[in-house]
Amino acid sequence: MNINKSEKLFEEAKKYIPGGVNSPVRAFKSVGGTPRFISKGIGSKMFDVDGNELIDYIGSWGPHLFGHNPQFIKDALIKAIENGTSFGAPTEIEIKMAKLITELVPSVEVVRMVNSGTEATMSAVRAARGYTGKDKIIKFEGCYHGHGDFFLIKAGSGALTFGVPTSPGVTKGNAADTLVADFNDINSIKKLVAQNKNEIAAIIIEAVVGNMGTVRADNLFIQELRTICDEEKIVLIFDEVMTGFRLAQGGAQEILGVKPDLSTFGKIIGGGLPVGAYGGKKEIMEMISPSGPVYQAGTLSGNPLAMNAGYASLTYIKDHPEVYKTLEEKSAYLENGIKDGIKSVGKNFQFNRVGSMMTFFFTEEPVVDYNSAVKSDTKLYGKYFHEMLNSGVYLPPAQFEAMFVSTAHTKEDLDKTIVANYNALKSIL
Ligand code: HOZ
Repeated sequence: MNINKSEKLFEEAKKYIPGGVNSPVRAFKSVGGTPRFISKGIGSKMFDVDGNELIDYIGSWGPHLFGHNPQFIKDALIKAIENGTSFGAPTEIEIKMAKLITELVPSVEVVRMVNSGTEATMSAVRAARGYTGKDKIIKFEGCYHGHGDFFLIKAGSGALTFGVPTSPGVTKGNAADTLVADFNDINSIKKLVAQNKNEIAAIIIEAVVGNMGTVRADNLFIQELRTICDEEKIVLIFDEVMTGFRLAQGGAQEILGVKPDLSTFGKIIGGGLPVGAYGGKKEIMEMISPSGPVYQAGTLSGNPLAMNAGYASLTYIKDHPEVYKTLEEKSAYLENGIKDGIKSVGKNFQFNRVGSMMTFFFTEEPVVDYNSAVKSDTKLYGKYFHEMLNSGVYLPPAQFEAMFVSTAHTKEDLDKTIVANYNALKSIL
């Protein structure tokens, strides 16, 4: 595969941008090699600057539920841009968007738009602290909630990939207020809650994790977590930045049957544009300025381009609930094909899937939490990644991420991926 132009651009980029990229994982550091510079995306495919065609399973890390650049989102954007790009003043589309989110996610009574998932999680925690008057939060080892200071403690995603789950630059004070529990282990929560009686403002969780690879919370664990939060007056926050509107109209909370107090969103609600949101119980959200004293603001929040693209996306989801059946069928087909390939090479590698989110782990033990996820052989993942890439299949360039199937993936794409998987495994083992 010719990648001359990507190589040249990467060298150039490294002169002006830290590591040559604006977000670490895309630099390919953990898998080695040169990141592909992308020139365009259409449906299930991305095309790099050297003209290579790639079946894309990142989909901009989740938002492209319908593949790249679907006509109905393009139309919404073209229409919106005719009227201007940003006003810093209220617009009607923001009300329509907020109303639609509250319709699709029953636990969300009131919602505030922001510009990224990181902003959403930081603001949700501030709301919880303001509401409860308490300072400490609990997060789970290997869960990633963006790069806010108090989340970069034993974090997943790029932080885990690059071996800095607890980042330099995070103050001791911030670190002291973040307690870390073990995912899917209710006893670790009980212990922390008992040791910090009446001090915990919030527990934040990716109920279906994407950022240590795909890992699902047990039903009983998540129900018990809800009960503890009720008993101890702790705000339960579901980080649905990846899972919101991807796993179901109502996200992970719908499939797990548990209502959080607050939820955070991103990705899909912007239809591929930079956007985030946090919302939930009215009495908590009414703490936010200017209704209440908890300050949070943003010039580009509720930006008309992001709102129109997001509204088109969510309206499509509302009008076409069969989207999730299609995603499930395509994803199950891919899962079966990949698992057959694993069996054919005499291995029992784990392939975790929840709906259209999935991860291949190079370990033969079930992956249910951080400790089992990090047993995956990341060197082998790197080799696998490159074999797949050379066959024209673009997977996450890091082990501790999820891959995503879209409605645009065709049977031909999936079959090509299944064949590439078998050939890759044969070649690296
Ligand atoms: N770590 C991000 C996904 N979990 C990657 C974001 C990006 O590189 O765009």
